[in-house]
Amino acid sequence: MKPDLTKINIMGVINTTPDSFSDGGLYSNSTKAVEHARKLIDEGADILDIGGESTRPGAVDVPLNEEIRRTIPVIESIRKFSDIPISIDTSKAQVMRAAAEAGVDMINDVRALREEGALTVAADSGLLVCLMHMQGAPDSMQDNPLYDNVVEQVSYFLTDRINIALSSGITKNNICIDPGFGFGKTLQQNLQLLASLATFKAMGYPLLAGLSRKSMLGLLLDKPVDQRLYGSLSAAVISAMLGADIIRVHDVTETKDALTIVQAVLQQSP
Ligand code: 7PJ
Repeated sequence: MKPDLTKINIMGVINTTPDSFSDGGLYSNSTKAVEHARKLIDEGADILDIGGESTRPGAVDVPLNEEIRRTIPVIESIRKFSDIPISIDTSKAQVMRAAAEAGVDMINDVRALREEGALTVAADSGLLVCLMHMQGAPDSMQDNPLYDNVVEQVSYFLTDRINIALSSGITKNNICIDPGFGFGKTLQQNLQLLASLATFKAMGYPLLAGLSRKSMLGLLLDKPVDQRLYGSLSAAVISAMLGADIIRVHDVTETKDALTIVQAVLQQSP
């Protein structure tokens, strides 16, 4: 089932990576990941995002077979009891293809289909694709992020990737975009992007925002990852008010309340 982008969607994160920073690898095996999926569905998630590659700063590449082993059984298991929209968080064409066969509805690629074969698989799949901006690669992206003008450069990158996606046969209504909070950006650059979210929205594509528990919140609050809930909710509210259509979060119950209020207010907007 394609996500319903006429409303604000809560995308709940399911990590299958043993080194995921935000849950300490709690859900590293597939049984636990599937249990977590059930919980997020019960809590009211609109989309589940399943990833088998950690892209946290400093993370190293995961081999293809390992990424498939982590993600595909989880997708297959969820599909046995739910038709909730599922997104696969990957950059690898082979993982995208296997996930499409297992029944996902969306491809979420932090490398915006720049890896070999990814454009073709995404186009052939006919699935919704999220194109995200990242400067550098996860192992070194936070070392020294540099921009003359971060908003302009991220917009330029996304426009370029949109054009390449379109010319590869991905349809306009299957594209969504994401400035990529925390992916090769300083705190100030992340804040500039968040403050300028309406600029990205004006590009005319559905917008995804992922700020949940991220270190930019930790820096502002001086709090570790397990104490960033209220900061994450603030970031979700700001994103939604500025036009984000999909909010990627770890804490679904709490975000759902916050976004119910936002949605009610936005419906009154002139
Ligand atoms: C994002 C993501 C994000 C999209 C991650 C984390 C790191 N995909 N995957 N946007 N973040 N589209 O959850 O902190 O911001 S993994």
